Amino acid sequence: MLRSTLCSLLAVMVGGCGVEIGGGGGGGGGGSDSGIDSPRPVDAGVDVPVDARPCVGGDAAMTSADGSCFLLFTSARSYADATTACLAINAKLAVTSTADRYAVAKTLAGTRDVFIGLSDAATEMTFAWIDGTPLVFTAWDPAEPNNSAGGGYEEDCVVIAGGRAGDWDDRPCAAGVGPAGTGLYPYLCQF
Ligand SMILES: [Ca+2]
Ligand SMILES: [Ca+2]
Repeated sequence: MLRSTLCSLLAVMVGGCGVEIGGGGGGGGGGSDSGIDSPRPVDAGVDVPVDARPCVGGDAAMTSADGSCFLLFTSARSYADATTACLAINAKLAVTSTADRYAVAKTLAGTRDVFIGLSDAATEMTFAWIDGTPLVFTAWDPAEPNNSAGGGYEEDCVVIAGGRAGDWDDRPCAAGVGPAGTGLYPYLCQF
């Protein structure tokens, strides 16, 4: 009793005894709160479960039947840079591991060649999804993957080859690996 009385008195005087000193206003938030007012997806993802985020962003967006969100980014990047760019928005390079997901991704790609999260960089001709999902469903274009078919350069990263109305094709992962004009592609992120 006495203590609580003292605390009340102290709270009035110096804000002690568990009274929220900063509750009213002034101090602004700490570091983790500073993104609340920002509309950027990367900040929204901090406080919201990934699957609960609205499917918006990139240059176009579509949701697959299982609720996965696919974002198209039309700026051409290397596979490594595309991977980093997807991570920066709390997403991953797209894992089109089912027919449904692939149909959505292919629609988003349109006539572009776009990177997805599939590579055989670790073990040649053993393609692996970037998130460890087992590779079961595949949609290789006829004669692909071919690792450049004796072209003398490595093709270790996979695109949806919309540029030739095709399906999956292994391509160079970065500029300078293969012929001019290869290695940098638009890309799909997924969350
Ligand atoms: Ca390869
Ligand atoms: Ca190829």
